[in-house]
This record gives sequence, C-alpha cells and structure tokens, in this order.
Amino acid sequence: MKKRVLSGIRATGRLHLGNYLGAVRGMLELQNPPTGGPNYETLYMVADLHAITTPYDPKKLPQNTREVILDYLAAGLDPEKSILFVQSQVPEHTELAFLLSSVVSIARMQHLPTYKEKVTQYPKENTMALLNYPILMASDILIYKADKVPVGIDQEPHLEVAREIARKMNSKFGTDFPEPTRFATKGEYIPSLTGEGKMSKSIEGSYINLTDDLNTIKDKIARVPTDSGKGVSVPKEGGVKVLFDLIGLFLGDERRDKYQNQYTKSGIKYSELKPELAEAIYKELGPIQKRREELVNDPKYVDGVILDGAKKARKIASRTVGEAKKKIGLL
Ligand code: AQP
Repeated sequence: MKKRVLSGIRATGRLHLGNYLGAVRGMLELQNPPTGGPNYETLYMVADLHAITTPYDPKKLPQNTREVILDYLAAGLDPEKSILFVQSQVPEHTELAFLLSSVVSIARMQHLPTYKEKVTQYPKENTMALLNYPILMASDILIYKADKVPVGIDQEPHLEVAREIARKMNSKFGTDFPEPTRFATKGEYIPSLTGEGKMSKSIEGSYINLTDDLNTIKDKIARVPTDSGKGVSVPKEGGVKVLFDLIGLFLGDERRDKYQNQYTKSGIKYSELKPELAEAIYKELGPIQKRREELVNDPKYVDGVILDGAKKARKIASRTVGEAKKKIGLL
C-alpha cells in the first residue's frame, strides 16, 4: 500500500505567499514526485471546520471554502492525482476527533503556544472549538493513517500532538496509527511584510495574496520597511531580512547572496531590488492567476471535483472510524 499524505488550509480567505510557500509547494512536490522517487497517495482538504474555531462570517464561509479549492486547482493540485475535498463533507473527521479526545488532557491543550496566541488575539472567543483544534487536526491526519504532512513550521506543535495521540491510542487500544511527520519546504516560515511576526491572513499589511496583480505586489513590496541599504552585517530580523528571504525563494540563493554581499560592501539600492523582487513573484503567480480565471468560469467542473473528493475521502475515513470504534469497544 502507498504511504499517504494529508494537508489542509483553513477557509479563512484568499491564500497568501506564506500558505503557498509553506504548504502548497510541499503538497505539489508530494503529488508530483520525481521519477524513481517515493510515490504517495495525496489527500488535500479545505479546513472549513477549523475556520469556525476563530471569529468568522457564516455568510462568507461557503465562498471562502470555494476560494481555497480554486487556489488549490490553480496552483496545480490535480484531482486526477490527489483527492481534493472539503473537511466538513467528511463527517467522520469529527467523529474520530471525539474518540481521540478521550486520550488527551485539558492541560496539554491549554499549554500549546498556538492556542495561547489565538486566545491573546481573540480574548472573547476562548471556545472549546479552539481548544479542540489540535485534536481535530490529529483526526484529519490519523483518519487517513497519513505519514507525511506538508505544512509550515508554525504547525509543528500540532503535529507533536498528533504523534502523541497516535502513540496513546495504539498503546491503550491497539490501533495502528502511524506517527506523522512534517514535510518541510524551503519556505516553511515566511515572515510578515511588516518585518514583525509571520505572514498571516488575519494581519493586515502582512501578506501578498496569490491573486494580487503586479501593481499590488509592487505597492506591497515598496512598503516593506528598510534601512540605508548598507551595514556591517546582514540583518537577522525586520523588513530587510524579509526581502532577502523572498529573493532567495523567488530569484534563487545566488541572487540573494549577491545582494547580501553588496549590503555589507558597496551598499544596495532598494529602488532596484524591490521592483526586481516584485516582478519575480508575479512571474510565478501570473500563470496561477490565469488558470484560476478559467476555473472560475467552469463552476460545474469545480463542483464535480468537490463531490468526487468527498466520496473518495469518506471511503477511507469510514473504514478507519470503524476500526477505531471496534478497538475502543463501541462496535
Ligand atoms: N507565514 C507562513 N509561512 C509558512 N507557512 C505558513 N502557513 C501559514 N502561514 C505561513 C502555512 O499555511 C498552511 C495553512 O495554514 P492555516 O490553515 O493554519 O491557515 P492560517 O493559520 O489560517 O494561515 P494564517 O495566514 O496564519 O491565518 P490566520 O491569520 O487566520 O491564523 C499551514 O500549513 C501553515 O503552516
């Protein structure tokens, strides 16, 4: 049997470069392995249930869910090669999550850095759904017995929880869940354009969307805070570091090293560097945007992909839930 891969993105708005570089590029790599390399069965979902763990607009959720599917397809996820589905259309995820919650302590969930950050961000929305987020994520992965999970580094604490749950379930009930590991990409952490923290959908001014046109990208890059362009050493934080990171990812390490050398010697001109970077980003996003437009004009095709994905995913998921229920003593 082929090893499985599972990943997902919350339906909280349009995808940004962080989601693309940290998650989608990894999903693509595992969907399209090099000849002779290991071959996986890849499952990629839109995490709409995870989207309701933080404040959201119920009227916008269906559209946001569809936007992620469109971004997936436009970026190259292929329903002929991967199972693409919407999380809530596979209700077995929530059923298994409840069963898994029986081996997780409340204290373990409360101490997670990701939980604490969200509570600080939304102090009035400290809900059970938010506390349960990592258990639902463990269920998303374990229900397919997935080994590899292409996600950004911010998700590592959640993967640790998934591994702990797999171990506890296996030792307590004799299930056979594998311990999943993260599949990391070069862009596993994309900093915010403001120079502070990570690029994030919920932080205005922090991101570039996959759907941004060249002028918007130029404007956003132009606003990244910089310095005089010269210093004794290459900055390890702030806007200049963001620019160097993005140059490495879109123009290559050589180009980044060249600019970094100039920074400590003759100095660099941001009026040249910034437009060059914006053009390079758009060069990669332009074709994705073109494919996206075609997909928007073919809603029947997109509906079919979603329907078919849910059917295929449910087939695997219901088998795992049945196995787990038997071991737990419920069947
Ligand atoms: N800045 C980032 N760098 C690298 N990877 C990132 N990811 C998110 N931000 C970065 C990765 O994208 C995938 C989807 O993440 P998510 O579903 O958790 O989406 P999110 O957390 O809602 O993304 P945001 O932008 O951080 O949203 P908010 O502001 O709502 O919390 C994951 O693989 C994640 O690692």
